[in-house]
Amino acid sequence: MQLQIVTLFPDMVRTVADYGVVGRAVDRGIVSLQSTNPRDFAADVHRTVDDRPYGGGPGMVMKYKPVAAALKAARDEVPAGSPVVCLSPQGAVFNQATAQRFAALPGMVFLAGRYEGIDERLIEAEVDEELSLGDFVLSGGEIAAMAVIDAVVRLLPGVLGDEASAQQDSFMEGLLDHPHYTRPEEIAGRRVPEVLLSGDHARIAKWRYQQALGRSFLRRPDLVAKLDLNDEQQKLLDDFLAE
Ligand code: 9D3
Repeated sequence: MQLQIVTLFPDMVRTVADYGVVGRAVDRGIVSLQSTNPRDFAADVHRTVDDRPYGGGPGMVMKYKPVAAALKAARDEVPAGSPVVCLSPQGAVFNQATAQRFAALPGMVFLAGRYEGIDERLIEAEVDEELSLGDFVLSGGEIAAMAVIDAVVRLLPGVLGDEASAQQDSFMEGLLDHPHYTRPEEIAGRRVPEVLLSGDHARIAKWRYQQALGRSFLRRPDLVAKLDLNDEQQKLLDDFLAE
């Protein structure tokens, strides 16, 4: 998968390829990651990429021309059929279903805005999809682009080990994770739940599912509302809540 990021801060987005799962995917040649800077396409001596907003108001707006030129250059580097995705507070909220849809593509171009935003005409003309990470204020689209890239790249075949990939389509889907513990068995007066030391794998699996269900109900009732619990699952949840 070939990824291009159009950004005024290429050094910032490059760090996504320096660590962990995405870094390994790049090293293995499963994904390529490059950035294109609109400033390199600004025509004037000052290399201007922003200007004052028509209609007045605070802040600056990214200019059409340098962004369009950078986008064109970025598009030329990715396969045909690679969409242009703009990260912006006005976008639909990114989720795992969107990550899965993107993971099937041959490439993508991410457009990260700065300042108050990008001239709307550029978005109308060149952007296929606008995405947000949710209702909080970032300083620009770069961190959002990096988050989307991380979520997509880990879904690509060969990026995660077999065990981790199998976990992705387990029955726990749609729920928060169960709690995790490692050695020692007791620390700061707190013990690992007895069931996890029992060696009874069926009991452990049931307990973990119950924990996932119970925690999801308490912390993210919206997730549990989407599920159609059978009688056994409802009983596990009721028992969790009764404790
Ligand atoms: C303080 C500026 N705001 C005035 C009401 C508007 C605003 C402009 C630009 C707010 C944020 C940004 C920059 N944000 C992004 O580019 C962004 C973002 C975000 O802020 N939150 C969640 N997801 C995303 S994706 C891109």
